[in-house]
Amino acid sequence: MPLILSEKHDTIGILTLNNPEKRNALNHDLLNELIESMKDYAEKKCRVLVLRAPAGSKTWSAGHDVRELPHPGRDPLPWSDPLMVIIRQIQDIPLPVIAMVEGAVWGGACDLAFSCDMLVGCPTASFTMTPAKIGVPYNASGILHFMNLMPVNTVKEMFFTAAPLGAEQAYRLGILNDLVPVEELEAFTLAKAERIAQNSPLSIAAIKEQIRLLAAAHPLSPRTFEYIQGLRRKVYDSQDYREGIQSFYEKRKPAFTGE
Ligand code: YXS
Repeated sequence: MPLILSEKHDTIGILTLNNPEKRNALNHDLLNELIESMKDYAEKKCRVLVLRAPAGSKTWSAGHDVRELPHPGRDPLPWSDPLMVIIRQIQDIPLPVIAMVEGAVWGGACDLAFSCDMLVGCPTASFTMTPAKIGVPYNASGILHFMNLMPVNTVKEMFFTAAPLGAEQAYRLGILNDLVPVEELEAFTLAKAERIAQNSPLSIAAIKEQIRLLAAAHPLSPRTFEYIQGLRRKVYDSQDYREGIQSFYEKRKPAFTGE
């Protein structure tokens, strides 16, 4: 059974996360299928892509597959991690990607959804950022995605509380471009995609790339970069990171000691 369903409505490509048994956890197999599915948008002459979960999903995606998080002492979100690869691919692909969100979005899946160019959600959509619950230091490029999408105090609240941000609040904050009833979600999203597809693909591609470059335009000196890496290493080398991962496996609350 494919982990990504790929279909086409005229010039709209639709990619469905299709591993409901594992709540669409972003394991390497699913992500590698998504990476491949996104590559042939050109041959398929797509103008817009939609990324979704199956209709009726309570969980859009459960986030990074915790079973695949590297063991302590190794960066949990390295450059080459397939989740980081797909996030960059969505940002680099020269056509709009719309996240159609039904159900709960967890951890790294928030970064995946927030890296899309627009988000359309329904009332069951929610966004929960879990690094602090698991002991993961996250990474600067991921944090910047959040800072470009919402007020910094909301970024801090999402990361520090690891509490769900509901659909209403996400819409009020502008994280969701649209909040529509679940029965209208697919038709509404496709109508938005079709409206985009009528416009100049070259113009849209150039504007998307300029926005990407401007949004990422935060000069960091090598000294600052090394300082950030040191901050993160202290966390993923910690006993707390081991405890966070172990507590996930044992389905219990973590007992963090700050060591
Ligand atoms: O035990 P089986 O084999 O039946 O599989 C279960 C779960 O183990 C599996 N599953 C996952 N496997 C790996 N990684 C995951 N993130 C993950 N989430 C779920 O899916 C099967 C069904 O799960 P179950 O029984 O719990 O389903 P449910 O409907 O009762 O609850 C759905 C959830 C999503 C509320 C629940 O599964 C859950 O809380 N999952 C963990 C969500 C989470 O904490 N995600 C963050 C992952 S860490 C991450 O994304 C980044 C590293 S970071 O933290 O930095 O953002």
